[in-house]
This record gives sequence, C-alpha cells and structure tokens, in this order.
Amino acid sequence: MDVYGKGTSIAQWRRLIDEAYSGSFQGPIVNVDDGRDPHFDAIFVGGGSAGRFGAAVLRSLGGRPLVLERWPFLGGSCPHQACVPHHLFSEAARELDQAQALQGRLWYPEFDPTAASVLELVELFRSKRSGPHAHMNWQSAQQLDIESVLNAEAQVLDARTVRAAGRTFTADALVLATGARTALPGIEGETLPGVFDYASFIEDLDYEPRKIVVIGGSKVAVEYASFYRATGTPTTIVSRAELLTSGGPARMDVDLRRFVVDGMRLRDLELLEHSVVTRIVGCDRVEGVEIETPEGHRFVEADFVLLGTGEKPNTASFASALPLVHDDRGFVVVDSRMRTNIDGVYAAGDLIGPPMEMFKSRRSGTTAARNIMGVDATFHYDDIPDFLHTTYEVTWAGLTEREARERFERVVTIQVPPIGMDPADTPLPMAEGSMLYGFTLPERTGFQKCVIDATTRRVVGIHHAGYGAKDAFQYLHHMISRPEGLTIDQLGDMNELYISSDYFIGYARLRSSQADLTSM
Ligand code: KPC
Repeated sequence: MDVYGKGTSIAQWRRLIDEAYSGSFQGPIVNVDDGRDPHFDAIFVGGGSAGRFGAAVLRSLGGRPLVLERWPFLGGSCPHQACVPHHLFSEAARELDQAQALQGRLWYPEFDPTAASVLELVELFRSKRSGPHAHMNWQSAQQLDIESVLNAEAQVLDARTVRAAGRTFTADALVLATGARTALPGIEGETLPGVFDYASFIEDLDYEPRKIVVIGGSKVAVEYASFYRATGTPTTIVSRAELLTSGGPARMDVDLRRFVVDGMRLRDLELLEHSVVTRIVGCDRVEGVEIETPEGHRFVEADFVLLGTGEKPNTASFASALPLVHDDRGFVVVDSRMRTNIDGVYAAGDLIGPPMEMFKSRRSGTTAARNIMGVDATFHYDDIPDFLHTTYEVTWAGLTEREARERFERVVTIQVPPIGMDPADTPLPMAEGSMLYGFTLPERTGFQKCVIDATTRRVVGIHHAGYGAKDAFQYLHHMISRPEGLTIDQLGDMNELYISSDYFIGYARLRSSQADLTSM
C-alpha cells in the first residue's frame, strides 16, 4: 500500500495497523517519495525509538532518512510489548497494593483477588495499543516528514544497500536498530505452553493465571512479579543471585534495595534467592517448577511461568552481509559516536546491549544521526539515572552510599526513615501517593536517601522508593552530573512544591547552614 502524500490521519493509521497486525491486510506500507532517487543520507534498519528518533534528528538536520520496520508501526517494542504495558501494569499494581493493604478500612471493601484479573488488563492493553502506535506513525510521516517502509522485513545486502518490500534502497550510511529479544535460559520445559516471556505474555495470554513462578532476579522479573502478586495471585520469584544485584540494579544502594525487597516480602511475594530452576514440569502445559534452593529441593506448583532471564540481539537482517564486531553476549559493539567497526555503519538501541532503556535507545539513535550529518556528538550511558517499579516507583541516580565512601573522605547522608529507625515508627517520607499509608500503615510510605560529599558539599547520589519522584530525578541527575555539580546549599535554596516526593529540598535546607555537615 502506498501512503506517500496521502495525508493519512491518526484514525486511518490505526485502522491500517489493526488490519495489518490481525493479518487482514498483508503487504508493505510504503511511505516513500517515488519521484526521487531511492538514495538516502541514512537508512535506519528498525523503526523503534532508536530508528524513529534518529531519523527525526537526521531530517531536522536537513538529511533524508528512510526507516525500515517489520512491524506496521513505528515506536518498536516500547509501546507494543515493553515499557507501555509495563507501566500500565505498574500503575495497576500500585492501585491494587493500596486496595489490598487498606481493605476493610476507610472506603476500601474486602479485597477480592478474583476481581483483579491479569488477563483482563492484558486484553485491555492489546485492544488499545494501536492508539499510541497510530500516533507514532502519523507524527513520523505527517509531522516529521520521515519516509518509511513498514510491515516488511528488511535485508541488508552490504554497508550501503538494503532490500525491503521488493525494492532496493541505498544510503551513505546505515543505522542498525533491530532491537533484542528474550534469551531463553536453556531450562528443560521452557517451551511448554504456559511459559511466557515479556513479549509472549502480551501476545498470547488467553487464561487467568492462578499460581505464578517468575524466573530471574532482574528488573523485568521483579516488576512483573510485583504486579502479579498485587492482583492477589500467589507468586514466587526464583533468582540465582540476590534480587536486583545484577545488571543495572547492581548499583542500587543497599538500603534502597533492602526497602524494596522487604516490601516485596511484606506483600507475601515468595522470594527464592540463590536458587536455580532445574526443570519446568508439565505434560501438555506447565504444571510446576523444580527448584534447587539453599534449603534443598522444592517443587512449586504453577500454571504460569515468566522467564525474566535476559535478552539477546536481533541480527538476522544483517548478520550474513556485515562482519560486525559483537560482544560476548552478541550485542553489536559501538564507540561513543555509535560507530561500528564498519565504516558508515552505525548501531543503536537494544541491539548495542544494556541498559535496555528508552533514553539510551533514543539518544543512541540521535547520536548516530548527528554524526552521519557531520555534527560531532558522543553519548556515554554508563552514568545513568535508573528506575524500576514494584508496587513502588523506585528511582536512583549518582553514587550509592558505598561507592561514595570508597571515593570520598567524608560522606554524610540524609535518610528517611532515619538510620536505625523502624519504618513502622515513622510515617515519613510521606507525599502524594503515600499519604493514606502515612496515616494507616507508616512502614509502607517509602524510602529516601541523599548522599553528600561533605568536603565539597556536593550531592553525589539520590535514592528513592515511593511515588512521583521520577520526573524530578531526570533533572536532578543532570544537575548532579554536571562538572559544577549541585551542592546541598543550592539544593536547599530550591523552592519545593510542598507536599511533594522531593523531600531532599526541605531536608537539604535544614542542613544547608551547617558548616561541618553531619548525617540525619
Ligand atoms: C506513550 C507511548 O506510547 C510512547 S511509545 C515511544 C516510542 S518512541 O517515541 O519511538 O520512542
């Protein structure tokens, strides 16, 4: 279908995406100016956030991008199977957590676990996800003037040539942004019906899980397990290491991590750490999981298993054509300009490995685009603000307290609840989203820690479990990472919108006149 210059509306895009995704429309969706030579400044192979944002910036800089995408929409896995459903479920988890915790109090009825349906929420998401998809297509084509071929597999022929939809396109540069998918852990029974990963959970779930096992200790495992448990479904997590101690979360402050993991236990999530699943058991479908734990062998019954055990890159569309350098997990190696080892070939997004986060996808794509257009740009994503959701929004940036103590001579912290205090004895921190807990179940309000280099008075780390701090952390991370940094005195001179999650401002002000800083 040729859509170029047709002025396709958001509603029309949505119908087209729905038809393509259901299979009632087959064939490529071509938004290419056929009046011009099929040669582009850059071809983005993959139209997820890296490809879409890269193409937008390349276009803004006066270049001509082409985006090739196998799905009938731009935006990639985020709005389809990853961040967007994830956040829908996290919001549900937060609501359900409160409904369970406060049942029988105030206006909350007795919690009915049969009323909170995992399947219903997945079906809701599936039925409505083409709304954001359509917006991305419309924005990219109509507002950003990006040419694309959607709903077609691309095949890279060489470092300048790609085929898609039966056509050959050439470019001065390629940006590979084909994403990643679950790396199966190799456990016996992992392909049984009833075993899912984050993608097949969205695509294929057609029953209500009654007993769940989540395998893995990563963000994905912790987030999904928290959601399942919040619906009232018995849930067990099995993790080789302690939860949230590998990958990005390895840099979580120990006290923040303790609050998060204790909070999961408090909500009757069964956590089996230092444990290994040896077999997923079942005949026609999953019936349970065999586990070696430090206490011995366990069989945990389950009608639903989620694999949260990591990802591997999608390389099929270019592997045979391009001798790229890969790391030990197969991800494409790039430098800080997103250049691969092949001249004119760049890579971006999940394809270049963790962190599998939106900012890295978008910024790696735009970094590639700038360099292609002759603008020198680099992107380092080793120092990142980070977050995850349990029933809390958990956010952190900068150094953990331990890292700060290794680096600086004198470190002070501002911590709430205060060090050594039983959270049940204090309703603080308390802000939007935790006010009801503050006055009913104070141990559930949240946790905050600000880490300060006492010598320079600079804030070097911020850590938060609660609600509503994520926005602030985007900016705070930028401020504390600047060469000039952010001192406790400058933080204390900000104007807080009280009551808000950002207690650091008020606490910083309480301490900011203290010449010789001490912890509180
Ligand atoms: C809210 C929503 O659906 C956003 S999905 C983001 C995909 S992209 O803009 O391409 O990064």
